[in-house]
Amino acid sequence: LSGDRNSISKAITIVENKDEASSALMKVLFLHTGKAHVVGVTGPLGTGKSSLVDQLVRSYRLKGEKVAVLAVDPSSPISGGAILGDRVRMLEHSLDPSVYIRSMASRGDEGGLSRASKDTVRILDAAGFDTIFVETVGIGQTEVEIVEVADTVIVVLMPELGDEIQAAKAGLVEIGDIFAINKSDLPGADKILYNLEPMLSVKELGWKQVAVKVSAKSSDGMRELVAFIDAHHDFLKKLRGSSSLPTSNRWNQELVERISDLVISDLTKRLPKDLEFIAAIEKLAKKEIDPDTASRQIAQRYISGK
Ligand SMILES: Nc1nc2c(ncn2[C@@H]2O[C@H](COP(=O)(O)OP(=O)(O)OP(=O)(O)O)[C@@H](O)[C@H]2O)c(=O)[nH]1
Ligand SMILES: [Mg+2]
Repeated sequence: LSGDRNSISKAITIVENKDEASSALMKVLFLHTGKAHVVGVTGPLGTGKSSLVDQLVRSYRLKGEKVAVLAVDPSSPISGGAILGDRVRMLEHSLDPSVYIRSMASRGDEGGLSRASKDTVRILDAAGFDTIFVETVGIGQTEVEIVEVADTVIVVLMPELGDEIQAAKAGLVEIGDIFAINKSDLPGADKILYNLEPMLSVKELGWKQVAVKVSAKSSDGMRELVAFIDAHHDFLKKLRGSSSLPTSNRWNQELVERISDLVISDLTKRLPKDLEFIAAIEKLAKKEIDPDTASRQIAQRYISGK
């Protein structure tokens, strides 16, 4: 809570390892969360998410804010080489006591990323960081997860993505509050913007999605990007002020996930000792019952709580 870096690192390791102590830790820390602005940065591989986060860290430090970065799965097989680049780039910030940077693998068991990354964001929030950037590669499940954890979602695209913007239509366009078309120093950024603009709409809470051309390389457009991030933050603060909480759906999802995990893990322990379950395995081998009927019968007993 005092922002001590060693304590923050230890706390994150505890939630990452699903240590026994993590429940007790998060129970205490949770009371101190809700102050930070969590900015998710997602998009296809190699669009320049890390480069942009690096620039954004610089911008928010100049405003005097304490800034944290959580990079989830920087070790995807395709971009594995990027880790070193990220480290070198972030080296400048690592000497700054008001910047905290942490990477986290998304591998591991189901729900592991979701839980550990959410808890890590809460640790960083409780530790007093004003803005927390969470970088994820926007493919598949992580798209959903970033929405659960971030207040503001930036989708990073780049010229010559070609078909990927089509693929992006499905998932990425829905989740973005701000679209950063990075690498605008290269040709083709205008075309991406032109194709993207008709897809932008007003999101459920009333935020009109915006798009901006940027270059993490030349810093062009960074000021506009920061202005959009701040505008979205102000928009959320006003919503919260007027008590129409944008977060209730998030709590709903998180509780469903956590309860399901607990129930499944409990059931996985119980079933091998369940007599009807053991009998069903024998019956299946002799074709006296089919798997669907057997599982429905057994499940029904657990569902009805008998
Ligand atoms: N020309 C140009 N290159 C850029 C720009 N931003 C990033 N790059 C380059 O694009 C490559 C990928 O940049 P990263 O910042 O690692 O991209 P990323 O989206 O974090 O990549 P992954 O995490 O692997 O998905 C690097 O070689 C960068 O130097 C830019 O604005 N212009
Ligand atoms: Mg990256």
